[in-house]
Amino acid sequence: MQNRGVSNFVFILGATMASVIHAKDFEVAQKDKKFSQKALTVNVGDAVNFKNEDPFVHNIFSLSDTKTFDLGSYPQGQAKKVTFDKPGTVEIECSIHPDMKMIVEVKKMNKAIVALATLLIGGQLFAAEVKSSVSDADFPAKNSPEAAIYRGSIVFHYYCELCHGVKADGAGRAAKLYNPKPANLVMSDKNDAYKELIIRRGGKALARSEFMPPWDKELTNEQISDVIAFLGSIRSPTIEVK
Ligand code: HEC
Ligand SMILES: [Cu+2]
Repeated sequence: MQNRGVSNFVFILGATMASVIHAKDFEVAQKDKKFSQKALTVNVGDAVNFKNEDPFVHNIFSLSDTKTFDLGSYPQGQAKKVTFDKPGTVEIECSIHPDMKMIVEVKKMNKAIVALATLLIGGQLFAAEVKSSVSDADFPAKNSPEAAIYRGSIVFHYYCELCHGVKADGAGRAAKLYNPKPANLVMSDKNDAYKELIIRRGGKALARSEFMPPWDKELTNEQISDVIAFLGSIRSPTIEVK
């Protein structure tokens, strides 16, 4: 009797250890500017391969305490792996496409709870999205400088604020991930031609931070000139442009 108790215990321990050791790899694709899953539940020790299937770059990152990471920009066909080593909720985003979001729930072990949590989480998260309502009267004539600045401010707040901050001073939500820090664009002494170059090609092409993404494929020519007009409008008057 006693022997059987011990061997049962050993069996359970062995099975538990086997499942701990046997970490799984999941794949999440980035396609059509979406994650292939909105929510995914994994166990501690499991890894997720983030695979870019779009013909342009994505930059997957997370600011969650459970797993803070940044995979940088990479092109179609490439994948990068993240191992989840702590239990908790990880909100995953793309620094180039602000609408791309997903959740990874990292569970300690219990498979039944995992299944239930997946059901509960699916689709519910990130439901709230703030959209300001603007009427036609708020728009100045389309080809005026004011209109370009206004449109540029929308581009900025949608795409650039994450790193450069609401005030464009470099203190965005994701700034803590980066060294060098996102530039303070109010104090930038770069001329418009340089700004256009770094915005189109990204930091890496100019031997600056690889975490300043290339926006060439993401923004239209108009959006790029609009955002440059916006940056010109908020530049500190104390700055001498080089
Ligand atoms: C994922 C983070 C991130 C996002 C999003 C981002 N940037 Fe940047 N940006 C950076 C970093 C980091 C640097 C600093 C590079 C360095 O110093 O090497 C930078 C530098 C710049 C510079 C150079 C400024 C100077 O004075 O040298 C400009 C201009 C710029 N970004 C514009 C933009 C615009 C416009 C957008 C939105 C379309 C944008 N950035 C979005 C991270 C980001
Ligand atoms: Cu993306």
